[in-house]
Amino acid sequence: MKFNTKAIHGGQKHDPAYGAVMPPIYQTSTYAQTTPGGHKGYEYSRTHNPTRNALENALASIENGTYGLAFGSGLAAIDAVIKLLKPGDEVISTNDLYGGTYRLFTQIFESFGVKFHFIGMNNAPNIENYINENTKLLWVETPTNPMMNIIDIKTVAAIAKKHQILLAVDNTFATPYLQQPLDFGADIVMHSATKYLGGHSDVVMGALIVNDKGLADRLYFIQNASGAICGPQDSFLVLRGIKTLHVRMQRHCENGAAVAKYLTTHPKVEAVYWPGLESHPNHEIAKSQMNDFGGMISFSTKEDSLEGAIKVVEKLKVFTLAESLGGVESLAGHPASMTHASIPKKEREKTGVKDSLIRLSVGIEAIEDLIADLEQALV
Ligand code: P1T
Repeated sequence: MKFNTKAIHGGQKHDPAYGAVMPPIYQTSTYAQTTPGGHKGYEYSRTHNPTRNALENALASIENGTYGLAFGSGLAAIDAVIKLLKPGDEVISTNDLYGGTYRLFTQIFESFGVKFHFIGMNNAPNIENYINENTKLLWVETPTNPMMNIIDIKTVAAIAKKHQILLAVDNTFATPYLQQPLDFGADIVMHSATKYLGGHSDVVMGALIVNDKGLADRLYFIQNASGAICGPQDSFLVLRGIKTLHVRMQRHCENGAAVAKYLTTHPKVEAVYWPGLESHPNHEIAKSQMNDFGGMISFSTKEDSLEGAIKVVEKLKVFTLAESLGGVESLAGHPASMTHASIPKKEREKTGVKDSLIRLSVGIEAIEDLIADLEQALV
């Protein structure tokens, strides 16, 4: 089945009760039993819920995976992955990553004895310098948030396999429309489904997708035992979002390309970070592992100051100044003070997240209105 068909039908069955084409929202915490243990496969909604299961099947299908798991947020999904580890274990992570992921790693899990190394993974062989017998997980964001670095998934997967380490890829920015990390050898795909999968900025959710049965069983155990699940209403919304993922992404990519090209020619713009630009240092890797380049763009202005960046984001009218990304509407963010404020200034500046950096989530509005909005904000 092709991706566009999978987005609509993947893993779905018409509801057995009345043939409902869309899965009903099973707004129930529990299920009647005729005798202790005598039930129809559902006991309690932390463990299983038919609406969440329909979504989890869809997630597995669009990522070319076998097992899907949905969580109450992207961070809850990441939390479940790190709970596969034990004190003394080590993780090697991209150094450019969502500030909340960095905060979870350093401010929660380090105190449980897990050690994190944050490194540049553009040069994949460099990863091997950090591997020792305690290394259990490689954590990769690609494209990275917010510098849009591209990590070569296939090469990193080969390193992980050679050393028998798990590779998890945060596929939030790309979505499975653009890249399917399991096909390149990743063990775990993670999503903030809050973003493109939901697609309408009306839900917070996370997801994991895996192929290996043993790994899936350990993650299902953690999902149930720790309990950071999502509710049936939110499951319904994300399932509905996935059905239009391919058409939305096509427009996000078209508008992203137009905005990136516009910014590169603007006299006030210093640098544009978008993997579709031939000048992007990882453009060739992006071309080899992504079907297109997405709608996330970061840029800095020549004024190169906090005040200059704030002036621009405050002037925008069609772009809304807000955290998050991946919705149909265009958003602008200031990573240093918003999404990446929890990374110490010295650390974030090492990866390029300076005070003058602005991040755009280019939506699917008319491109003329988006360019006109940037034009009036950049005067
Ligand atoms: O917000 P939540 O659903 O918990 O997802 C966390 C997360 C994980 N991974 C990536 C790549 C992300 O971008 C996020 C959330 N990011 C934002 C809210 C943001 O504006 O960047």
